[in-house]
Amino acid sequence: MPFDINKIRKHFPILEEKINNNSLIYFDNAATSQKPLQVIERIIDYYKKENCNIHRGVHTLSQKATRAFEETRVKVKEFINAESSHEVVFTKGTTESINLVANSLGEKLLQEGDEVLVSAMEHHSNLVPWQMVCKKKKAHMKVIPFNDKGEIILEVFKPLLNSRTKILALSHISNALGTINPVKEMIAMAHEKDIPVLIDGAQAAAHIEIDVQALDCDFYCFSGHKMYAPMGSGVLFGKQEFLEMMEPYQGGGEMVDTVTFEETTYNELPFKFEAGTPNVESILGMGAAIDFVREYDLHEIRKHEEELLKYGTEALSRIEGLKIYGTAKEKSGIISFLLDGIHPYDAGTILDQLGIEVRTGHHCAQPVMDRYLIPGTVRVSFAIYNTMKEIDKLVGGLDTVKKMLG
Ligand code: 7TS
Repeated sequence: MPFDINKIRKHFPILEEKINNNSLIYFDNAATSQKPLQVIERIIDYYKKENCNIHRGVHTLSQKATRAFEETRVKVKEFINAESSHEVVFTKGTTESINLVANSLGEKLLQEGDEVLVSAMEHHSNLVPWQMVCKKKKAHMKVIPFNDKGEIILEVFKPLLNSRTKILALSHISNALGTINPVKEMIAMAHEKDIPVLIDGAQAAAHIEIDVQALDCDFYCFSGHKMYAPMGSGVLFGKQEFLEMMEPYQGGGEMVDTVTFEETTYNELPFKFEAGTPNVESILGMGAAIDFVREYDLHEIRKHEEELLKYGTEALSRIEGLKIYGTAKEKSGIISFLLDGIHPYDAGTILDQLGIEVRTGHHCAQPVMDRYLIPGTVRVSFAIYNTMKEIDKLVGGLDTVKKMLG
């Protein structure tokens, strides 16, 4: 479908809302995206016509729901170009996907003195689970630094890979800085030393193309709710060889084959990792979100968001006393900044009065703020429906902020 921003905006009913008597300008897409009607209607339809617990039901309704659920798995497989839908595990989001791998793979691979390598720009979700498993196994977390622009330098990264490194866990895109990391090159470098790699793709899905086979990552995690899908939908992609050797993360129904008091055998992939009743309506909603994104060329979406980034960066850079954090050459549509002498929280509060929703604080990436010796930033993050006009209004809003507080 041709990329027509006015038509695209019509898919998102929330964009008609007023916030403090102003038209909503939603710039907090890195936290969660808004949902198109197709996704909202998919959830309503499910509860009106298909609601039933999935798998193993002999009756029509259960089979209908199961079919829709498993068709979504195939959609996800195609969306990320996995080799097989057995490699697609449904979770409730990136956090759960990473915890699954940290626990299950960490348990298998880590021994005393081993190292888990992460970057200094990770979201807490890709730090804390590794810290927890390292503590348990007496292993260490090592950190890849980044430069003032927010870039990882490959020559600095390479020597950090050594015979003790058992896992590399890395974000595709930084939520605090917007940096797109050179993950393909880093995965190849880790693989030269047989080190498996997990990519946290929370900020990548629906913004840039994800091709897990081209990346050759061993695990890829993302959340549906940041890519126009409902809350509580998420994906863990894992290469079959790893998922097969890993123990289940949680026990319960669905993940088993046979159960006696003496012994339990596990279900086949991916069900081994899907204990209990899943969030069926959210997963179906994620299928509808993928259909929505696929109506457009992902390159067109990326081009639009790149234009917003360029326009926004130039416009904000012209504001006196404004400093942007995260100026990497490869960036997605995220701009983090501070206004001289103004606390981000105060700026965010005034912008909200004008209907402009931005995020303020450390963005669950405290080590990034520590790196720059700042308490936090104001962050604007773009999605498919944002416009240059909205950026102009943000610039006007920041002018008001400066007049009131500067
Ligand atoms: N990884 C990254 C890079 C993220 O940006 C986030 C959420 C997560 C993991 C966790 O995702 P979840 O869906 O499991 O919660 N990031 C943000 C943010 O930037 N503002 O709010 C949530």
